Amino acid sequence: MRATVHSAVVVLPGAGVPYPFPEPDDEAEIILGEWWHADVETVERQGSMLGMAPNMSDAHTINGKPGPLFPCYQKHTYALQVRSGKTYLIRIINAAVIDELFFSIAGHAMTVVEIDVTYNKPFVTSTVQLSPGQNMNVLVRADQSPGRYFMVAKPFNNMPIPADNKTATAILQYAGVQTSVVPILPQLMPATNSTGFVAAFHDKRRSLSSPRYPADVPLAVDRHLLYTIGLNIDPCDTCLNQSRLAASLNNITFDTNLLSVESHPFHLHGYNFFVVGRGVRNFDPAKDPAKYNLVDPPERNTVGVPAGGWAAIRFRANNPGVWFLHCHLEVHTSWDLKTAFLLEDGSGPDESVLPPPKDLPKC
Ligand SMILES: [Cu+2]
Repeated sequence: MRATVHSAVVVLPGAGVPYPFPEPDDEAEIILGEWWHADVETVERQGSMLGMAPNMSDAHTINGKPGPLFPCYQKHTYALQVRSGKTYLIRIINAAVIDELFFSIAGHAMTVVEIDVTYNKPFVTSTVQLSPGQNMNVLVRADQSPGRYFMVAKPFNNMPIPADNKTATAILQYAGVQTSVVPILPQLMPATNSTGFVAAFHDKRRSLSSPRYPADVPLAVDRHLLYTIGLNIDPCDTCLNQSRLAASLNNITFDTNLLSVESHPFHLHGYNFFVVGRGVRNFDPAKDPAKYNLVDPPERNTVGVPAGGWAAIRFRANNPGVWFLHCHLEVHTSWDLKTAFLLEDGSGPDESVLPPPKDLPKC
């Protein structure tokens, strides 16, 4: 679905409830996507027949359009019109199928105020990084000389395999400026493999943790769970190469034959969780927990687990049901980098799964 029609569902504060930051003059959505010049199901089938990754995408897109670095761009460039001196709340959503992305606006700083539908302590950055499934709201003030400024989405990829390295662009267009003016490009963006930028960017993120929006971090843990995640090669008689790429959780199911490390954005359904720790080397159970942030860790529903590293999350299991936990890179999900939590009912109707509707078809 995300490779074809996609859109945003915006959850606003309740009527009369202000944002915990200065009211913006206007709001806009920026949806980052990925496009194939082919039927994506055919692309996926071809990949699995070969036992390989499916063909990489042909373009990245910003609000469905790839912009002037691609042919036929006149019809296919998104422009966001702004008025000089006004402040905009921009909701950036990574709806790409496989690619983690960087996003920048030439000449304009972004103040990050909300991550995965949770307010955070505002911080200023020139680039944001989002994995598929993540979203980030930023305040942007049109405070530069009136002109045309490129908005740029390009991949973050630290895996030594070919990936779609193409850059999508859109235009921040000041009102009254001729559309014949050549837009300005961002001066500096992180390199495609900039693991250092991504780690530093993560470290800036803190929950708002205010009296009105407290960070309700679980301080005690009833059950510790450890999952190792990886990509392997699995024998396959029906595949052209007699082998296929496969994923594993806790080294179960497949021959362990580690290919390489890669970052994986892990997404949990049914909950937001707190990312209390994150590291780029092996997890050290003796030392790392002492460094957890249990005061104002970022609260989200998709965490980028660094390549060759680890992420520690905490959540209160108070939502009964069967909840999917999976890598949000669609290709990894198709290789089974996924599992589910079965959360049993507690006591009383508030802690129980609703009964099936009366008209649910019987087998
Ligand atoms: Cu993955």
